[in-house]
Amino acid sequence: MRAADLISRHPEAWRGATRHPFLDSLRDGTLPVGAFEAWLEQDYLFVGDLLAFQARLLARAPRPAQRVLAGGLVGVEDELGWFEDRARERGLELGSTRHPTTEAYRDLLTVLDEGPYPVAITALWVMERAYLEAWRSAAPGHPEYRPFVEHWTTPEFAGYVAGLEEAADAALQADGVPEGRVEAAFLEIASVERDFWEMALSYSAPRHVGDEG
Ligand code: HMH
Repeated sequence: MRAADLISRHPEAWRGATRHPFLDSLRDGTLPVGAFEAWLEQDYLFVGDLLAFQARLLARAPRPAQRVLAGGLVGVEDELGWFEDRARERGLELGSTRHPTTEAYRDLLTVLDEGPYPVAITALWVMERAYLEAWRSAAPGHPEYRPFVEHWTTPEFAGYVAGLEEAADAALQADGVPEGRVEAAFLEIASVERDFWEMALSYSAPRHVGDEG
């Protein structure tokens, strides 16, 4: 199997992960600020969890996949700093309390971490490809949110996602790949990606510098 087959086999799950009213309202500017900031706060925590997952994945990757994973790891650390800068601009206090959805995503990363490499590398590609498509659906984005849309729609990010796909395809070509587990991981990620947008819309605004209490 090839990684891209997962998307064509599960169009509805994929659509749920990559199209959402959150993204539509980010494009037209009707998104409540609190929803955006809730997403920002929780995605920062997710990216921290992703950094740990990716570091472990790099440690067990075959030689040809090391470059794309090592580059991605540096990119993810850089992204944490980028989130910190964006939060500072908005006077937003980045906390450490995970919403249950962010917690569920972290649990999924732990399970992937303990499972076979081909499943984990394909899962990483699914996560990044989902973000690429989701943010493309919000392009060009309302001016207020444009830097975020641009962040995940650059040719560099698309190139990174293509590199991960190559690494996933190489891993999926090996004998004895547990295809049922690859498929299950795809569906779980698609589902938690959708939950993540959903969470942002229903979660109340995080704290700002100078808030009372
Ligand atoms: C929820 N999925 C989520 N956040 C992200 N930053 C990515 C994927 C891509 O790294």
